[in-house]
Amino acid sequence: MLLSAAPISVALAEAPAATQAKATQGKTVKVELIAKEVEVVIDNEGHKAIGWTFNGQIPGPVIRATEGDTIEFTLKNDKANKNSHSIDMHAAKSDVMGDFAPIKPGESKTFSYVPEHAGVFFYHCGADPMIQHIARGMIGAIIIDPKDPNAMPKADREYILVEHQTFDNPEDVKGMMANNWQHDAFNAVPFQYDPVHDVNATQTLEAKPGERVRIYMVNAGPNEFSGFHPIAGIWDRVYPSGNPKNVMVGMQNYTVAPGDAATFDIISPKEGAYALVNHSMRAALSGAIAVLMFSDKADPTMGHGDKILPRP
Ligand SMILES: [Cu+2]
Repeated sequence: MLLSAAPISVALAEAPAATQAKATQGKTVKVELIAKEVEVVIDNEGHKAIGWTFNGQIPGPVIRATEGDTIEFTLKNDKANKNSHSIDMHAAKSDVMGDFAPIKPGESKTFSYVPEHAGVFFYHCGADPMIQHIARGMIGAIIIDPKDPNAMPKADREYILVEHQTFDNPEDVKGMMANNWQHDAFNAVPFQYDPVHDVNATQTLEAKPGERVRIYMVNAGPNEFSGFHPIAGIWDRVYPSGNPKNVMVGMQNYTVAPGDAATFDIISPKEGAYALVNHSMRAALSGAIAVLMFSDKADPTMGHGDKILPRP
């Protein structure tokens, strides 16, 4: 199945009805990612640079399935590319030398796995040098919903934030190894959801007071830990790796390591703004701030469907 070229693609394909009838065995979810070295928008002003991407977008398409499903995954390396690329799926038990090994431009590979644990997981390219493939944009999120729909409180809205550091010179691997990054972004564009710090930002995350807002936060790194804090709020619940069995309550900050992810629930009793930040100040003031605006007039489409990962 080819993913659409739309700004957001949810890489899901339901199996035929006959397969679904075996309800206890889960369904088959077909996912296809295409490595593409293409121009992408890098700031709120619309400047562009050549990114290394999955499906032409950073982060790549959201992969979503349910605990016990089979994910039938295909990676294609576009023949127009100059570099080898690979996939590393943190939701899988697989083979780093086989399924996760790089493929050359024009090649493709397919493998299947059954995600055993519910949660939120990182996926990325692991081709050498991995630090560059991550920094240039080959990053994304996998959500594995629990089989039991009551395993977690029902979320009224959901948002995905994939944080990563970016470098003005994407060819400077030495600078990447020295950790000389210039920007830190949620979903590729610094201050994308923060009109306070960047007048060119056009949107915020939105919700109504009293709604349970669920943030799937993936720290793509490549290097920095992220102390994820909601300024003016408190995390109602934090689920490390997004697993409903790993629940913490009343958290002001929870550290998400590079290559890790967690699910954060938050509720505001009143109208007003929270600022979701990496509380490391260099990271926040370099772009890792997202405003979550609570208003009775919140756009009902935000935090649902394609708008769980709002794009410019
Ligand atoms: Cu790559």
